[in-house]
Amino acid sequence: MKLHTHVLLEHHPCYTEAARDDSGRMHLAVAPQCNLGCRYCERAIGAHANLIGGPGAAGRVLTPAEAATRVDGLYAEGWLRVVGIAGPGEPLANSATLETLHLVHQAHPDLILCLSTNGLELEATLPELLDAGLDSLTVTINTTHPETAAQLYDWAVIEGDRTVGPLAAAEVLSRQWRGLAAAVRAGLLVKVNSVLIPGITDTDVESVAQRAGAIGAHRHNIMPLIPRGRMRDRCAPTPDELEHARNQCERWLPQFRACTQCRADAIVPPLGAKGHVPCGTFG
Ligand code: CLF
Repeated sequence: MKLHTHVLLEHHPCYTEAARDDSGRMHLAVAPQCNLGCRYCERAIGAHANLIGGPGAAGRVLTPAEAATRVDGLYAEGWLRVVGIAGPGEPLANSATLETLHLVHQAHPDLILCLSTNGLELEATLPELLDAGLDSLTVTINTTHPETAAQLYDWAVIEGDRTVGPLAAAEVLSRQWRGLAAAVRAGLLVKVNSVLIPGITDTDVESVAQRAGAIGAHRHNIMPLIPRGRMRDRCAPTPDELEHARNQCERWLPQFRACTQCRADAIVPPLGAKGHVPCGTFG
């Protein structure tokens, strides 16, 4: 780790809304494989990604060397502050993730390195992530209850074995919370993402905020369901429902309210930048 947590917090555009004026970010789509069957997710790689958009979408998977070269190019423009790996699959189910972090950290140790994970392999991988220079971490945790988790996850690959059913869901949940606690103990800047799904997680997100706040997470980002995948027929929460959930959870953990649910290859210059490339993606 390179910077103190309060400095990271101040400059990271996914933790502090005002930081979006000065801090640009990019995602490196180096991680296509996944180890968790989330019913609300739909991966899209290639031309199809433009139709789906959002998390899980990327025009192309990059090799670590290609990704590092693209960081070099944007770094030279002077606005890049955060480099994240967020898919299009699960970053910690792909060896390219660690390799890419190492390459970027060696070339640009001043950049904030970020990662978004489902948490399944977080506890086991944490020493290597710290060694690779990781600064900030998001864990997607939607519930504290195994019964709810059983409605969200169809399968999980745990220690090399593909498992299904309620026992798999309970193990997923246990690993996510253990991983979160380990990341906080390690001194990383840590955020929890929760997907707000009316009728499934809407009654659970406050318990997520309460538990994550007690553990020491720094932010909570409640994201509205994008109806897709096996949840394509469900309704997204209304803006009022989203606001209500965020207000409930704010009692326990500061809320981040400016998430754009960006793609795995997103490029987002700072809002205040003049003359830079517009918000876009790598094809
Ligand atoms: Fe990327 Fe995520 Fe890091 Fe941000 S995104 S890995 S914390 S650098 Fe940000 Fe995008 Fe929302 Fe994520 S707007 S989906 S919260």
